[in-house]
Amino acid sequence: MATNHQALWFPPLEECPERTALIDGETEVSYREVCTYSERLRGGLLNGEASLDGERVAFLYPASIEYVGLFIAVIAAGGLAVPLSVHAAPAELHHFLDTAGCRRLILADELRSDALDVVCADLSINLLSANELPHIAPAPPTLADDQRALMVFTSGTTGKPKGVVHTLASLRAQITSLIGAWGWSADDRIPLFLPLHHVHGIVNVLCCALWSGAAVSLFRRFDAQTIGHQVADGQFNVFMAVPTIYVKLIAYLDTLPAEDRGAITQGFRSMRLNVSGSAACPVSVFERWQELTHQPLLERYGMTELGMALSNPYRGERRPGHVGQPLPGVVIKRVDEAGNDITDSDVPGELAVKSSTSFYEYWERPDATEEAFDDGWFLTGDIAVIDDGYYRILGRASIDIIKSGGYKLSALEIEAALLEHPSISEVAVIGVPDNEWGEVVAAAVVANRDFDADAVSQWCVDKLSSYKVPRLWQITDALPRNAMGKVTKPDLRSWF
Ligand code: MLC
Ligand code: AMP
Repeated sequence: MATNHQALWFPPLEECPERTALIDGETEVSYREVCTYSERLRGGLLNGEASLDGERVAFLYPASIEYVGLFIAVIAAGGLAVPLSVHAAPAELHHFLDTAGCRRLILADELRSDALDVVCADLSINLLSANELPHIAPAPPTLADDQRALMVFTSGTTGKPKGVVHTLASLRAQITSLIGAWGWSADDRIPLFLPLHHVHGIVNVLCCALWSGAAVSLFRRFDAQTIGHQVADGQFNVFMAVPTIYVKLIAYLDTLPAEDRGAITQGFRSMRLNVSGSAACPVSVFERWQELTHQPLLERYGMTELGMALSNPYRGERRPGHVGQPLPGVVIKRVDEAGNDITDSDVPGELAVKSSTSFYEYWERPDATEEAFDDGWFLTGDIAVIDDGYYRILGRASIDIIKSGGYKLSALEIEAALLEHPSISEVAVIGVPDNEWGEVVAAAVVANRDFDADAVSQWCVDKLSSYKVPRLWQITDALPRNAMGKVTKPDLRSWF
């Protein structure tokens, strides 16, 4: 289906032009301004052509009007938006840009570096800022439901991160499903401090808010004091974060004198919704948050490939330690290791999902895409039971997937990077439970006597995002292995 109606993409750009869309420090930007700016960028990207025809356009901006403008413009121009992590190491950016086959990277001046120049020279990629795009009026957009619209990278159990591709239809399904389920409206005001290279920040916060005509306050990073101050001022009525952020907020509140703490907790108390997701929210965090703010956190479960799949109810009982029920349009079953359906709710099974929100493909990885599905069911790798109608996630099928602060990390990717260090001959990486981060990255290494954990961590800067670098190290003469020679990673847990 093709249409030239711009409203197919972001309806409020035209429907509520005078409302505030973005707040960036002292600057307020209306929907009309976002519309005008993204149209200007669309014209610049197209440069006289009718469509980008699926060109992968990478951009590297912190949360800003430029990021929002580019996100809307690339897709409206018929391109595939590839938002990159502002925390990524040069080697990771090389992998993302190379995998996506980008020809241009549009980036903030402050994120330019010599290392990035080298990466882009190697891949023959043009580097330019949004302001450098030419000023050319674009032809009316032609958007198709099956257009590949967004690529975000995700770590898996094999190899380097894969590009997860969503179409316009799967993106729209994610947005409209959450707007309905969580009661979004034009009266909403939400802070956005989550990274903008993952669906939590991009879809759940930014897209849902802008699609509803709501106001989004942009922050370069999460800072409890700054956010707390604005919450106390009554600036927001919706709040979405990963569990680590609620842990950090609780710790921050505990440091404050009663009066300041009371102002912030009152700010949260008067909101209509606080959501937690991307990792398991410990029951103790749910309970402490409720004690402090009277807000029962709405915990939901999602995945880059699926958007949101399970959610506690907006109206109704929100059960701590549980992720609720399938969202509208999502069908879920649980399967055993042989792929047989499990019907007994107490028996743990892997979640398998069919949903209109589901991704289209792993970019240029038909093998991995096919393997991810069984007869049309996407296999999540997450194990769950159902308690009295509420799903409860028990953990993951693979020990090689680590969740730290809401980031999904691949132990194998970290091991491969560490093995390049001359002092390390063998390595095994696992996630170790942690109250603040959910899990922290831990590495057991067989190393020569030159090994120095601090020096290796520093050496990782060019290769891994800092949140992937091991926080815990164990040096050993030999890793535990089974008869086949495979490292028995569960045995490592007791080492840390
Ligand atoms: C930061 N650090 C981390 C980390 N984040 N370490 C381990 N795990 C993490 N996740 C480290 C930094 O490397 C740095 O180390 C130190 O902590 C302080 O960095 P910071 O940037 O100041 O930290 P902070 O701002 O406090 O970051 C914490 C955080 C961040 C929770 C705000 O991790 C974050 O934004 N997480 C959200 C991830 C997310 O959006 N996931 C959604 C995926 S989509 P040093 O050594 O340099 O000082 C998905 C689907 C779904 O999962 O269901 O939503
Ligand atoms: P990502 O690939 O970064 O999108 O991460 C998706 C993974 O995050 C899921 O497969 C789960 O393992 C985990 N996850 C997301 N939300 C929750 C939750 N509420 N509880 C437990 N795990 C979660």
